[in-house]
Amino acid sequence: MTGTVITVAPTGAESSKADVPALPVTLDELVATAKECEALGAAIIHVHIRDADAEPTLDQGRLRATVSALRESTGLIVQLSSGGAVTDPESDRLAVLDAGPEMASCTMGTVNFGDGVFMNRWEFIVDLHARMQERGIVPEYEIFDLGQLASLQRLLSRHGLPFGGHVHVDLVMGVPGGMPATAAALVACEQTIRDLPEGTTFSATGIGRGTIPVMLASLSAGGHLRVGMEDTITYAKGRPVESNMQLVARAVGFAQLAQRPPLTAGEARELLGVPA
Ligand code: KMH
Ligand code: ZN
Repeated sequence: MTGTVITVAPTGAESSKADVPALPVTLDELVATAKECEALGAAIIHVHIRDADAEPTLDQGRLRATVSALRESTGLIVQLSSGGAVTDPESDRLAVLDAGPEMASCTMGTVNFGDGVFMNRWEFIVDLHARMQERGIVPEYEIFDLGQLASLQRLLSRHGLPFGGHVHVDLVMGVPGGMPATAAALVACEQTIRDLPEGTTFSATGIGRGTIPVMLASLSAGGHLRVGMEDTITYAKGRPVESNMQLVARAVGFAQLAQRPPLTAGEARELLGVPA
């Protein structure tokens, strides 16, 4: 079994800076976080950005500046979120690809998302997938529920493999409205992933208190890990997360215990078919 690709998702679109002061929201904070997480063992950074008021934004200038700063300062694979916030229109989400990321997320279906709805119409998914194929951007297919893996199978059989030919999936478990953050749900996904093209890889993240059970289940089922303050802001009962580095360090420790040490960004590029 291979080592572990660790993705850090440091910011997200859901927590506010006022509620979570340790959240990286400026470009300087994001770059500093990225460098430290890479030194600890992260290979991919999943990026949501904020505006001058620390509110989520898909502003094109800021996205471009973020991609180039992260590429200049780190060797991490830069994966922009095309999911944005639940309020973002499809046109802005598609335009994320214009900022030139190496990877971008592609969510495989609509899901209730707490009190909101995370809309992902079939035609929108097909458009996102096709644009990434054309532009040489490697997708990470985000899966919030088991049926979305069936949608992915349908997408690939009708519209072809992604750029690079390798399929990589991220299981986002424990969103209120999506699948639970349990070992049983992860195993059900892992069994279904076997029907996808040979060599398909997956990572998993558990929201909130799901983070530890999902990390342990993913490592034992051959999966990779995503951690970060996008998904988890409580380290342990009564202890807020101090930084993204704290979460990456814990993931690295778990991966080492599982004898699946972290892969470098270069090794992750090779595994996932992301050009250097
Ligand atoms: N913020 C969520 C509505 C993604 O980044 O692609 C969507 C999300 C998924 O985080
Ligand atoms: Zn995200």
